[in-house]
Amino acid sequence: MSITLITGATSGIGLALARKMALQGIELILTGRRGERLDKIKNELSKSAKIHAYSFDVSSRKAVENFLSASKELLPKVSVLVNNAGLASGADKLHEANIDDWETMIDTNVKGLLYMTRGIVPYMVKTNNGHIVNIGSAAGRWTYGGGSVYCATKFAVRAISEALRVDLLGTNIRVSNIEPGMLETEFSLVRFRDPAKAKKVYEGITPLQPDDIAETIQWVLSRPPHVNIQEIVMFPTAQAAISNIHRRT
Ligand code: NDP
Ligand code: 8X3
Repeated sequence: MSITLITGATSGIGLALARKMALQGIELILTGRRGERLDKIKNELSKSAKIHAYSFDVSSRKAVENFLSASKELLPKVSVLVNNAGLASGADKLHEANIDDWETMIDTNVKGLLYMTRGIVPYMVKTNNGHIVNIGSAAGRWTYGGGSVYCATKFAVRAISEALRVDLLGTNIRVSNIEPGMLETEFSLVRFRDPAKAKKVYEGITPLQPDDIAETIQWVLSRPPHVNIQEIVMFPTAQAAISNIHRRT
């Protein structure tokens, strides 16, 4: 029986995907920093599938190493890695931004994804089987004011996905990059640390929902082995381009 590893499963896309995959009876390794939430989710989903939960910070190399060693019995069975954990911190102009916000985004979205990928892919290479699904963003294709560093991290996710695909050429391992636009999760609350500001982001539009992305990932994973969906860009209908949004009045 193979295992799917989802980082950032305590909320948003990661949680929606975990719920859907558990219903399919798929054995899951779920991660996130908020241990209490993770335990509750493990209890909920264990009714449908075998669930392993590990609470750690993907941006800490040491914490990822500890996770890799604590779960090493399971890792040879991991056939799907969903690198979903990520965040934006602040939306300030580059010349006014808090440098700690940059460090958090780079360490989580880029270095965290790399630590996880470096830890898991060697097992996939050994079995010549696997699928890495990175959660990039429309912000990894187009930029906007106040998004310089967040966009840079998601451009990096696209670059890493492309180059990893080349590194794995000749194996049966696939790499996909999912690039959503506006999507209502805890993302904006984390970014602005202010519920009123977070609510304003989605005012007058129907944004993408976590289930929309989870269903897309399920579709990507269920293509036959000779098909690799390399990238998917998804926007809500009310968002024609990264900064072109139609709001109902
Ligand atoms: P949420 O904030 O709802 O979920 C983010 C998840 O990532 C949480 O489970 C959080 O868990 C986890 N996470 C964040 N930082 C860390 C860390 N350092 N270590 C471990 N886990 C971490 O947001 P989304 O579901 O929207 O975000 C998921 C991904 O989708 C992110 O990569 C985001 O950049 C991307 N994305 C989001 C879009 C949006 O508009 N919402 C659009 C395009 C892409 P915990 O806090 O428990 O650690
Ligand atoms: C999140 C999408 O447009 O808020 O990745 O940067 S956006």
